[in-house]
Amino acid sequence: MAEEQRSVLLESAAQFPVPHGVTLSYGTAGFRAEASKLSSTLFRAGIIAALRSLKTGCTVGLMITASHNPVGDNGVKIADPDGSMMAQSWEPFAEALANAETPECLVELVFQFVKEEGITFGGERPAEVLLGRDTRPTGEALLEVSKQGIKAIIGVVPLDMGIVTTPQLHWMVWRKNKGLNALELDYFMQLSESFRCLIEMVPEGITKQNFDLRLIVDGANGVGGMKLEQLKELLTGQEIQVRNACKQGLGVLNERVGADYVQKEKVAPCGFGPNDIGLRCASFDGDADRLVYFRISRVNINSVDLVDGDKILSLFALFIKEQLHMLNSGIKDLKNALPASLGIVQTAYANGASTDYLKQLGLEVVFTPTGVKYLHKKAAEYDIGIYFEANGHGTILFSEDFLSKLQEKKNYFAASSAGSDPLKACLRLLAVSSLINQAVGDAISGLLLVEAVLQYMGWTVQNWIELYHDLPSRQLKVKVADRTAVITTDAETQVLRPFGLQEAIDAETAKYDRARCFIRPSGTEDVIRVYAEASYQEAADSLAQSVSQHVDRFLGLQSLK
Ligand code: NG1
Ligand code: ZN
Repeated sequence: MAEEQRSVLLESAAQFPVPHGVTLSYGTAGFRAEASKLSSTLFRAGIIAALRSLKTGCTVGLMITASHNPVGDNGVKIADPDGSMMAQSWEPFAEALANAETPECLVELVFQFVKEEGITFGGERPAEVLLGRDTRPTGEALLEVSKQGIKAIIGVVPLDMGIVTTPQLHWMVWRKNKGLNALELDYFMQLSESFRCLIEMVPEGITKQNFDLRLIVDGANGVGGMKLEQLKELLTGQEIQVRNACKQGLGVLNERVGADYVQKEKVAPCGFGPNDIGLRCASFDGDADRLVYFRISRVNINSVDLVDGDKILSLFALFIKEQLHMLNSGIKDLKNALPASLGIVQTAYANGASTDYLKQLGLEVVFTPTGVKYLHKKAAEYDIGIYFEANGHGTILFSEDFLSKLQEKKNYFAASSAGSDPLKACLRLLAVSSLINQAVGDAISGLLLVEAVLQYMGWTVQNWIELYHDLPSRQLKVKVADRTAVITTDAETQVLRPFGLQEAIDAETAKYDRARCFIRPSGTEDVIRVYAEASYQEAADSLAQSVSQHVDRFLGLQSLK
C-alpha cells in the first residue's frame, strides 16, 4: 500500500509545480493569493483535507473562496468534522506541504506526518471530502485540481457540492457527520422553518402592523445574493429585495459592493441610491459568511449609518438574555429552573462602546485574537456562546448538553401549568439554535435572525442604531517589508516586537481622551493593520495616522532597501 501511495502522490504532484517566489501561509482564514498562483496549493489542500478525513474517520470540507478579496484572487479553507475551521495543530503541516518545493519533498512530508499522526492509508473507515466553491470564475478549475489532490490519497472520495456559500459547506459537513440530511434543500428548509417558528411567536400586539417588513440586501455580486433569491421563495412574513445578486454580466464580485466595503468605507454599495434613504438594508461579503446592516444617511447621501457586527451581537445578546430570563421566570421549584452560562466573545476591533454596553447588561465579555477560529473555540466553552467580529462574522453556539436540557424542559412545560412564558422561551431558543448556523458565521441565517428579533422587539432600524453610540474609530493599513516582524500578545492589543513600538503607540494614545489604539499583522493581506478609537473622529484619525507613521518608521517599505 505504502509503495502504491508513494507513486500515486509523486505522479500527481508532478502535474502541479509550486510557482517560484511564492510563500504561502495558512493565515486568518486559510490560503489566499492571486488565483493563477494557486494550482499547486489547491492540489495540496486536497491532500491535507483527505488526510484530515482519514485521521478523524469523518467527512471534512474544502471550500474554494477568497471571501471579500478582489475577484482575481482565490483561496481555500478546510472545515473539520464539526463544521469549524481545521484544527490549528494541523496548520504548520498545511503550510509546510503548501510550500514543499518538489514532489519528493511533498511525499516525504506526507509520510512523516502520517506516521506521527498514526494515520493509515486505505483503512476500513470511510473517508470523504465535501467540496464547495463560490462564484469566482477560477473556482471550477481549482476545484478540479483539489479533487486530484483528494484522489491522490488512496481510499478518500471527493464529493462536489457545487457553488455554495462558505457557511453552507460548513453546515453540510457538520450535518453529514451527525448522520442528518445535508443537502442544500435541507439547509433552506431548516432555515425557513425555524424562521417561521420565530415569527409566529412574535408577541401579539407588538407593533406587528407597523413593522416595516421591507429589507434590501446587497449580495456583493457573489454567491450569497444568489442563494438568498432561492431561499426567499420559501419565506413568509418578509419582503426581501436582493440587489447585486450575481447575475451574468452585471457587476463584479466585491467591487464597490459587499459587507467589507460597506463596513470599512462606511458608504453605500453600488446599486443603492436616494430612493433607499431611511430603509433597512443589509450587505453580505463575497462568500456570505459576513453580514452588516446599514441605512443610507438622510444627512449625507454618500455615507451610511452602519450597523456592524458589534451591534448585531448586541441585539442577539439582548434577545437571548431576555429569553433565558423568561425561561426561569415564575418557576417556584428551583429544580425546574434551567440556569445557563452565557458568554460573549469579541476581538480588539470591537468598538469600545459595544463592550461597555454588553458589560452594563451584566454579561460576561471575553476577548480573543482576530479570526473566527479563535472566537468560535472560546464561544464553544459556554452553554450559549455568542461571538462576532466587528466586520460582521459571527454566530451563536449552543452546547449539546444545554440543547438536550432545553428539549426536556420544553416537554415538561408543555405538559405542566407552569405558565406560557417559560414554554415560549424554550421554543424560541430551540428555534434560534436551528436557525443560526452552529458550524460557522453565516450571513443568510444571521440576517433571518436579525429580522425575527427586530420583529419580536417591534424595533425600527433607528431603535437598533440607538442601542449605544459607537466611539469614533479609524482603521488604516501600512505596507511593510515583512509583516511577520510584528509579534503581539494579550489578544493582539500589545506589541512585543519590534522593541520600542508599543511604547511609541502608548505615547501617542496618551495624547487623547478615551483613546485606544493597537496594531497587528493581517493574516490575509501583506499589511500591518492599525486601529484607533477616541472620543471624537479627528482624534481617532490623527491617532491612527501618527501610529501608522511609527509603524512605517520601524518596519516600512524603505527598510527593504
Ligand atoms: P486580517 O486580514 O487577518 O485582518 C480579516 C479580518 C478578520 C477575518 C479575516 C478572514 C478585519 C480587521 N480582519 O483578517 O476579522 O474576517 O479577514 O476573512 O476585519
Ligand atoms: Zn467571507
